[in-house]
Amino acid sequence: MSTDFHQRSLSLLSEQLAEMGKSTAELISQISAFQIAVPSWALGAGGTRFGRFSIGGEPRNLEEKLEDIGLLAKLTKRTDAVSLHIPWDIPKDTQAIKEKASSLGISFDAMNSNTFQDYGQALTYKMGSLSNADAATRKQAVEHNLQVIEIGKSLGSKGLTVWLADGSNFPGQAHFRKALEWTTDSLKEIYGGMPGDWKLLLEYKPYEPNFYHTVIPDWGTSSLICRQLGDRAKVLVDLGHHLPNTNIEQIVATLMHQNLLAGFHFNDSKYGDDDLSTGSIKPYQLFLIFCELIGGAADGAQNWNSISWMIDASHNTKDPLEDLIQALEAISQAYAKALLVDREKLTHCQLSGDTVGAQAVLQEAFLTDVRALVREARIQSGGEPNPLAFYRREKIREKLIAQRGKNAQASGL
Ligand code: LRH
Ligand code: MN
Ligand code: MN
Repeated sequence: MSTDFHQRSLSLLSEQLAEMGKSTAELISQISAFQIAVPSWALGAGGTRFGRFSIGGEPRNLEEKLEDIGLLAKLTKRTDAVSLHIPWDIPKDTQAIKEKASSLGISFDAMNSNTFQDYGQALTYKMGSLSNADAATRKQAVEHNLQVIEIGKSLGSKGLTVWLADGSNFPGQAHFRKALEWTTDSLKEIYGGMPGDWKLLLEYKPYEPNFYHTVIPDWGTSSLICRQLGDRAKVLVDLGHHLPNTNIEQIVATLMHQNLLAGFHFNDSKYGDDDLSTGSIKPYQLFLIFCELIGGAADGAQNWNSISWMIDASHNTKDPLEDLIQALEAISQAYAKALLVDREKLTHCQLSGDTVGAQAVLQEAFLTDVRALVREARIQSGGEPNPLAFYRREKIREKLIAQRGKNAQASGL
């Protein structure tokens, strides 16, 4: 797209926005300020448990992962942080990693612990970790989380994300109440080990890898536990962690109402925890979620800056860097559209029982083509007008393959 065409699209859109009572400059500064973290596990070829197909030139270590995120940051100007999974991406030299990240303008978002697989630790997590019936295994899992906090402290992170695979596959296998109680007690110890300016993000998921019962299957259970831990424990919403057709925007509103929303793992889903690219399946739902986020923050339910944002997707047929470019764009677009909602008019419709009017207000915003606005925000921040076109034109994957090798596989997983 030519610069001239972009300028004409932008000026037409600005006219439209002015009609809607919105300032283009203000929107640009809001869109530019919105930064989303990238997880260290998203830079290699993704996959399913049935197959994984290398794309070549994958980052072979944490340094190279940071370089990939630095590149994404440079092109898109929409990401300025990495979220590390331990032990997948344990820094060998913390100071060197910290310096490398800082030279790329990357900071450390929430740390992720891992007690859902065995990686050479003394006791197995086969029958659970924080909920395990064996006290020594629970202790080992707690200690792992405390170690992750220590690593995070040395990197400047301010949060710990806990996702537990704990649960059972068959009726009778686990004692529901005891499993919940052991989990809560273990989490209390972990919470107690966090510095005072850290938050604990407690993720839920209805099923997988356990298919009969999961100890923290939903936002309600996660909330109950967080309430017992303290103010700095909040619920993490991973968009794929819901049964089909769940009203996620309502969950977001409810959590914000209770000042209990820790943050997001962005992805999209057709069936379950599909980890598809954000906005690729249900862009309207993503927009509605942002409407609740913006509304909740505007009403003072929960401070916008207290919420963490991260992409958590993985796909086995896409170049992960291209995928992340698409996801960052989709998130920015959904956010920009939600900023266009005439909240006053919407409130009026809600109070006067005007169902048709309320739908029209939302669709007026959703159907506005904001691409020129998002592009302009990126250009003004010093990014590429079209990051995906740039990535392909500059043959970046080819260069990475030449540099790192055709068979280079991402470290970690
Ligand atoms: C679990 C999950 C969690 C993990 C990540 C790799 O399904 O969403 O956030 O840490 O995947
Ligand atoms: Mn997740
Ligand atoms: Mn998941």
